[in-house]
Amino acid sequence: MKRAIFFSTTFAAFAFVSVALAAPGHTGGHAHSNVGKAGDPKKVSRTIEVVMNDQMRFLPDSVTVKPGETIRFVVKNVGEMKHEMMLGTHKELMDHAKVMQQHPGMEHDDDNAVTVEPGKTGEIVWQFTKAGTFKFGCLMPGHVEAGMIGTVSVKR
Ligand SMILES: [Cu+2]
Repeated sequence: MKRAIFFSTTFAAFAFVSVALAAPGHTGGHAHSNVGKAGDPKKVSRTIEVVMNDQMRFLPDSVTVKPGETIRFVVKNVGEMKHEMMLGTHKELMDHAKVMQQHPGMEHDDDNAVTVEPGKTGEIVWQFTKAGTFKFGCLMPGHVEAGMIGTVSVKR
């Protein structure tokens, strides 16, 4: 399938989780996740650069932030294939990776994710609202499985 399908992570999580588990309590609408919320670009605490490559790695693959910080991730794809960075809990990313396997042409248009063409740079501005250990992963089919995943530790 050639046509790119744009579709919201929130919707995907809702649709698939609710069908599978009838999980209550998912709030639709805004791009929020358990990880935090879309950040205000005018209130960025600091910028973190992340490189993505065709060895299926993020560099760095682990970052530490403080609760409440708004981070501008500048995400550079130095590879020759498309990569993406999506923030989420480990479960959110794994659930979403399954959806991506079924819809390989899918792209994300969400505040917690950016898809970056080869040689290009993208951005995510995100506010981490609570302490915890979260993940960022590339959900291009097969990439997360190949190890394209990193950790965000949110702690004081
Ligand atoms: Cu990738």
